[in-house]
Amino acid sequence: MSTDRRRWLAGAGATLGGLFLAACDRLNANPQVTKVLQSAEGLTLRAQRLVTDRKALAREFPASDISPDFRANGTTNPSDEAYVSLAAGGFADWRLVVDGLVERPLSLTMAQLRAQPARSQITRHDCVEGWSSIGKWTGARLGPLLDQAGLKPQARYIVFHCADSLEMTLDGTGQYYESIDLIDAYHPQTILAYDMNDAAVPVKHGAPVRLRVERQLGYKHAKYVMRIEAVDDFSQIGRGRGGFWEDRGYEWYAGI
Ligand SMILES: Nc1nc2c(c(=O)[nH]1)N[C@H]1C(S)=C(S)[C@@H](COP(=O)(O)O)O[C@H]1N2
Ligand SMILES: [Mo]
Repeated sequence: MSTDRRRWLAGAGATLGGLFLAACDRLNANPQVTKVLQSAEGLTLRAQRLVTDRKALAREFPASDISPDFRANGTTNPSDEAYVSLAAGGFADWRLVVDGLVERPLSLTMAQLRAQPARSQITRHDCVEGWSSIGKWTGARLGPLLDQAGLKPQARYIVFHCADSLEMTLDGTGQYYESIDLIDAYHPQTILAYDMNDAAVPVKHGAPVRLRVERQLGYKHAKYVMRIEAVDDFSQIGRGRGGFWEDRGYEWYAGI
């Protein structure tokens, strides 16, 4: 394995959160395993396992498991002026902006987004509040879209700016936003969903486009996505923790 790749894996491992520590702790109970993991080779093995795990697919379900009444949560009908007028026009004037640390900023119409490489998946949405619903989602894969815009080498996170203000604040920090790293951005099940259960995503579930990032909890799945920004750091966005709920104490990495 090349030094660069080793360094990348070690770096990737270092940025991953508590999810894997539990598994590592279990392995650490075995003295033989501990010895290997403490060695230089062990560092690579450990980092390799973390990355491999992050790339695994979330479970998918048969159509017969689709929830007849998928719950809606958080904002269910944005009252923000710009959104209200877009909705009144059937989202004909909506554009998906992709900018920030990219070579070629994009502004896509819904027709252009629907022409992008797509994926459908039937998955279970788990909200921290303790409920789950199963739905079918169809949308443009985020990875190929980012490749089209051309990420600059400094890009480390993808930020999703939403149309809704969930909390009214004077400084604008009540606007919903989310962020993910590049491992999740390029995960095959990470899509910008425009269809839910084979029909356009309804307003209560994030029309016209919402993020599906299936390896993480519900609050990471940004609804009402207006703009996707590639950044090297998110400390200047919102209150600096990487998301609306993260700014209010939730974990940034919400793996399931
Ligand atoms: N823009 C925006 N996205 C959001 C929210 C929100 O309030 N606004 N709520 C989050 C939470 S906590 C959950 S559980 C899911 C709910 O998605 P649903 O309404 O489609 O069930 O959206 C997430 N994304
Ligand atoms: Mo949630």
